[in-house]
Amino acid sequence: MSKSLLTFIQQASKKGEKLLAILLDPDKTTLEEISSISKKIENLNANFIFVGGSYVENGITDAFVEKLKEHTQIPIILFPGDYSQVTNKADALLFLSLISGRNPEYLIEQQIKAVPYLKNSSLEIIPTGYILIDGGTNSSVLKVSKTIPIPQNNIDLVVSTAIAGMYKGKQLIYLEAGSGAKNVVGLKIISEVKKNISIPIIVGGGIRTKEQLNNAYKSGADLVVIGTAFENNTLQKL
Ligand code: 1GP
Repeated sequence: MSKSLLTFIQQASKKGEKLLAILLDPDKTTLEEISSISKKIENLNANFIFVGGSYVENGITDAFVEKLKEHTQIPIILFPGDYSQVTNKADALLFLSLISGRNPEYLIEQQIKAVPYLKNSSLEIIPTGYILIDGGTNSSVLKVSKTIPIPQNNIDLVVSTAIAGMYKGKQLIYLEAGSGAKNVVGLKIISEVKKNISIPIIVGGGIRTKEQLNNAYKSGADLVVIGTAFENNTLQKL
């Protein structure tokens, strides 16, 4: 894929084409599993592989991405829990700001810490507004970020946060219910955010079935991320 991944996502969004990313956590997948996992991801026709996690051991992301690259051509986008997960071996990086939270560590500190890794890298850096919504579980991102998720019924706050993110120059908005969420991001939230912003929307957290996936797409998600259900082999045929 020679054009930028962001351009690819923007163009798909304009055309109404729906995208899928499978999330792999280097802490939960061994290097030996990567060959078979890559085949599984290709069988799902996923557009991207996201790599990242909340508690990834320092330094292992680099080898993980290198191994993935030996087995698949699917573009790899880093979805890092912290700056130590940045590796030049991936294709792109979601440069996340946790804009639903009020913890400076995840609004700007981690981003500054990432700069030495990014300055001379060829990674495509994609400014992304990350919005944590209550998924009914005490998710890892919630624990690590020490931020309060936006309640599912406060749609106005989610929408205003997404619009503010867009005004701040984010190129993508990620609506996150948290990995392994009991409740996925509400469909009304997705559709209201969609109505109010002109940048593509990523949705993830707790999606396990084809029906949930299609509902997210129909409500306005441009790209859906699935991690836990893929990892646990509980993903119903997509
Ligand atoms: C988590 O949105 C992703 O950051 C995916 O969530 O693991 O629940 O699929 P799941």
